[in-house]
Amino acid sequence: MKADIGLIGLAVMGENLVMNMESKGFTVAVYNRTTSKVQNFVEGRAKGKNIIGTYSLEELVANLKKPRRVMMMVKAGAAVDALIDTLIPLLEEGDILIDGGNSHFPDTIRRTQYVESKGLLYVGTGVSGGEEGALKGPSMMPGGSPAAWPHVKDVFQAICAKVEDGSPCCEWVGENGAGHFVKMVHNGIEYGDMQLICEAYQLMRDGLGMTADEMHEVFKAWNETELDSYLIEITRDILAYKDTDGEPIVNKILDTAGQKGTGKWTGIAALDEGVPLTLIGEAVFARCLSAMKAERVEAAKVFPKADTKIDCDRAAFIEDIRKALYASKIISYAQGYTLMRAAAKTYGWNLNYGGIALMWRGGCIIRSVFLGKIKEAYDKDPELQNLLLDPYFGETVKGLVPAWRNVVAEAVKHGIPMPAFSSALSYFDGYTTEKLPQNLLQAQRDYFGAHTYERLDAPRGEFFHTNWTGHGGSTSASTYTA
Ligand code: NBP
Repeated sequence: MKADIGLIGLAVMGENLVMNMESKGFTVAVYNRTTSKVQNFVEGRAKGKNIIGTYSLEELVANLKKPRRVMMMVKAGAAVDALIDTLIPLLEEGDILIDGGNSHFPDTIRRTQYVESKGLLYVGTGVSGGEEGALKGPSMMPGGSPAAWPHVKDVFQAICAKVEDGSPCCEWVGENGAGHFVKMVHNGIEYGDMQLICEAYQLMRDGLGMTADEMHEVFKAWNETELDSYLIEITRDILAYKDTDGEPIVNKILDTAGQKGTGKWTGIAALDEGVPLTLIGEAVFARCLSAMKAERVEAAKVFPKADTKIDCDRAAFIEDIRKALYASKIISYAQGYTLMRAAAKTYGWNLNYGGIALMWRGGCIIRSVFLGKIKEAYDKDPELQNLLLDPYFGETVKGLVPAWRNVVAEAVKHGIPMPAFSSALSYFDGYTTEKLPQNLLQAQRDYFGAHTYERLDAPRGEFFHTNWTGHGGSTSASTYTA
């Protein structure tokens, strides 16, 4: 019997995806570079299942129905390029190569073109949800060769997560690198959501002197509100988890964060597009700052904190923190969606923003009830420029602003760092300010570099230069925006 699909890379994601596919009725042929893992798998978890172990790429390919579907679930980067080059001569026209790893979207743009030039079809798909998602239903964000979608849709929509009404958390995202781009933004938003929760935690821990058990109760209650989400849920459970000595284990974990680069890529993409993705940027930098532990320990001695305890009505302040978290989260998604809109224009992708919210609604790390509201906003107005301009989110944020300002102000007064809460508020204040101070900045640029400026009393696109010092010439620099 030939297999419906082949999968390369039996690490945590690959193995679980194979089990998921098999459980949905697909026969899967598997291969792993270290072939002992194939043997372990077919003799272990895969025993008695419709899973065919193969020990070379040739054998894998020979075991597949046509058109062949080969999914790579290996470490992103050079390994994917090497596999593509080895596989191309083994495949034939119309076969489909799928990369389900966390590849950087420019690589997927390049690979789609390359693989298509060899007569094959290519899919670069984001897969989110970690080990459990891979097994029980991940969120999947496929892009690549549009002609490949009808060939992979059945498998992808069978194995992906579903929302309450049964809609699959997987739809075609767009051409070439669109799927991996959307997955990258998902990961950036994940960085932002996690940082926001950490800031709420620090406010409660340092500002209100709360114990892990007390905070567990707060997150439990928050999970019954608009904040209902996977990340709030696991935070609730983490805070209750005790070490062998009965102490909350979270109190014993070193406060230096790791990262694997997808947040950084999102920040770089935002800089490339000229989109203010401030919250995710701060979330990435907060991890970098946390990693400077030894320096922070020294600096804390030089600059001892005055009292970080916030004098307030505790219950009321906790509610303010919840509102500040919700408001900041809306900003983070507003920024993330703005980035996707800008990239869609740059790369010629026709992104379905409501569909993206639906893909993230289940299965993935940022899954939440809130994403349902985002879907509604984009279904109502697919061209919505900014989430803040949607009537529901606009009204919601208006109601949250006083609490948000109070929380950020108290944190600033007490020396509790709130990079995501406060940068979100600054973005909101900037975005809603008609007149920013960049008139002065343009004057400065024109003063030292003859960069020219536009005037309030002249049509847009007309540029002026002033001879500020009286001894400069009248030649101006050419006007362009990099
Ligand atoms: P890893 O990212 O740890 O990759 C290990 C797999 O890659 C092994 O099967 C390994 O084979 C294979 N591999 C490597 Br390394 N170099 C190779 C090469 N040159 N040729 C062929 N195979 C090679 O595994 P993972 O955590 O399961 O993740 C797989 C992909 O999914 C990655 O891109 C990851 O970023 C992405 N992802 C991971 C998660 C997660 O929660 N872990 C979530 C979402 C997406 P070997 O056994 O011979 O070393």
